[in-house]
Amino acid sequence: MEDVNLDKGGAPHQQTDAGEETLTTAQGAPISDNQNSLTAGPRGPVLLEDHIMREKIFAFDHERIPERVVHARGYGVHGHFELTKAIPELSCADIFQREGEKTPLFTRFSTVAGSKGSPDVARDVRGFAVKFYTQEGNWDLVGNNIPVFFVQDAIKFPDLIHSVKPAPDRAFPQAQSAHDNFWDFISLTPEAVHTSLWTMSDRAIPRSLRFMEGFGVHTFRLVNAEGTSHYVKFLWKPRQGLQSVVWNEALKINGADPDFHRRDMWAAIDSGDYPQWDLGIQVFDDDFADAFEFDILDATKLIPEEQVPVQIIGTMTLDNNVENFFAETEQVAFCTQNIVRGIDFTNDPLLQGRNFSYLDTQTKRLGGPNFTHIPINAPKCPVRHFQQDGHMAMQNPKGRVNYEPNSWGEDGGPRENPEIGFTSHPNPVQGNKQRTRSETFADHYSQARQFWISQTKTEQNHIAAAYTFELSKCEHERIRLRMLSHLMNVHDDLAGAVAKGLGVEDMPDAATPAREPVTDLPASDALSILKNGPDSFAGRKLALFLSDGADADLVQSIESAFTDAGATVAIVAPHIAGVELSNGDIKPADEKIDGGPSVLFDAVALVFSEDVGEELAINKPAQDFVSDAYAHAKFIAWTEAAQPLFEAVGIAGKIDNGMPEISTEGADAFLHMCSALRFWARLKS
Ligand code: HDE
Repeated sequence: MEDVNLDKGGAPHQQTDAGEETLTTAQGAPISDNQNSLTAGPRGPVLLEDHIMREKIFAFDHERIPERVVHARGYGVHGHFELTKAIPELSCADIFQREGEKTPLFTRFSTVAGSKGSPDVARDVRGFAVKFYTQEGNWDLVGNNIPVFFVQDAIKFPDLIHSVKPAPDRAFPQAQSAHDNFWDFISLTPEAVHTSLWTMSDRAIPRSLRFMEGFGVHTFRLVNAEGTSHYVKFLWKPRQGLQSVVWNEALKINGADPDFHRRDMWAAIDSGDYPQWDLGIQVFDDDFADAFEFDILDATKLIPEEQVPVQIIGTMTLDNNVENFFAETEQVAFCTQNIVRGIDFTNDPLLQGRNFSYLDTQTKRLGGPNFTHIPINAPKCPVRHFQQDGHMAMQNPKGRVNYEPNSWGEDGGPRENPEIGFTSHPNPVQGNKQRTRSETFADHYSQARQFWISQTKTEQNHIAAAYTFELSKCEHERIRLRMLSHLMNVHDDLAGAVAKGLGVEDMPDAATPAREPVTDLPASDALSILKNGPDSFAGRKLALFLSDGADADLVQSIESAFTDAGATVAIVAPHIAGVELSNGDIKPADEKIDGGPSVLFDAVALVFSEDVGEELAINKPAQDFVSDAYAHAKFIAWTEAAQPLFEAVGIAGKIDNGMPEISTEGADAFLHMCSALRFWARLKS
């Protein structure tokens, strides 16, 4: 123990590395003793007079604010947007005018259903919300990593969310859709079938927040200086390529590292490997909208990239971790209503409902209307208005004038400006008041089928397995069968595989479609993850599992091949102190074998010395490491001494082309092989 302080006669405490600055109360008064409450005598009661203790405990008691009702678990990072293609002909938004100009932004990724402390790799939609601090005000693009949504009308949102959240009587299951309430709701809401295919696909279990797309989902408008409007969909394309994990892996990651995604993002940025996304727009006009098979206001539908190509107009770079999670990630308040001149809403009923919800929820969550004064929410351009007072008001107007119009001339404060001010696009609106859903929203199966036929066989297998898993968690057969009755309208192969997985022998009648599918749509490659993977191993992580006596040259050659290619290498060893290599060097470990299971890595290499092979073969974490890497179709490089371990887990006779024996010369070839990320052919056998 260093520097133990017993001089107060109270409990000992340790001061290490004492700084120069004096601790104070929230009022700024210096504190002499932060270890002991004020008592009457050494063993007497604590005095109510102890304002220092009371202030500290009071602040602590009030640390929590309500978590977000959805998207509670999130991770935010700072970055910037660089415009690479100006689009003044489409939009007069200031952010889209000058090529090369950078706009600061803050992006928060999230899961939807789980609470703040839930695991990162839950099967779920991921939120992808970006706040651009433009010179003409904040623009919030509050999107998801899936381009479509479960419901068409905001009035259905509370029901959807109630159904997926833990049941109100028993308070479980947490962060899961695999239960009766969710599938009861989905199977009674046919418009949700399309999005359910997406959430049953590997899109809902991304390998990293860095390896997923983002979508604005709704159709918005771009409006130029002349007032001409075009429709637009916004999309984010990761330069890192797409990648997901497999379900069995996700279950294990959640146990091994519940912070898998946030840790990955933090580590990438901390090491200078800044993730980037290109911002794409799909632009179309009324003629396209009229001719399109579906309603462009229906958020359960997407517009295939083959029909309206994506134009890239800029790049987002995330390059700065937050300094304080609460101040930034927790207090950031996204609002879909935060748009800027040059961008406008459409009549999408989901979007219109969101425009109410977000402002309302921030007011509740952050305690009042002045959340725009919190630095993470404050615009970085001039803010001038006559709004005032309220809880925590930090920017009240100066002087005597707090109204407009006024006749105080130059002292009269800011004035409205029709030249540069926001004006709504004047699209005409007419109609009877009614509660109805347009007929044009009624085809619920065509795009679900299109999604299915666009997937590779491996991805189709994962989707069918995910439905089977989730529905097998439903206790009630009627719910399982009702869901199956919808899948029969999507594709026979899907319905057949799920029925087989559930052990259903008598198929139900197919659900009656609200409207016959309009068309048999062609496959769209953009909808598949595996067809849009990376072409290198950059940004991915190799586990180098070493034993004492591991060949130092081989270790060195693998490490440098992978790190030179922009990948990360983690040393896994029987002890955290590391291993002694063949040349006598000590190689410290990043993970002890049972703390670094193979599910945390993209590929693995086993470099053992001859005399430890048998010893590792009976080590249970080492067995799990190898058998999981094999089962999850990972590339596995190995040295001869790994054979006893392969035998112990029953794969010695199954060495395949994704499992090269490795020597010093083979490191580059192994790296090259790993750029395919997984050896899917293994799972077909
Ligand atoms: Fe949200 N959503 N949402 N949502 N949403 C919220 O706002 C809501 C929807 C999305 O990182 C809440 O600040 C309604 C679609 C993201 O802070 C709340 C409807 C999309 C985030 C809310 C939707 C989203 C939220 C909860 C149906 C993708 C996290 C806390 C009409 C396009 C933002 C909060 C962050 C958060 C309401 C549907 C994305 C309650 C009513 C569709 C990324 O206001």
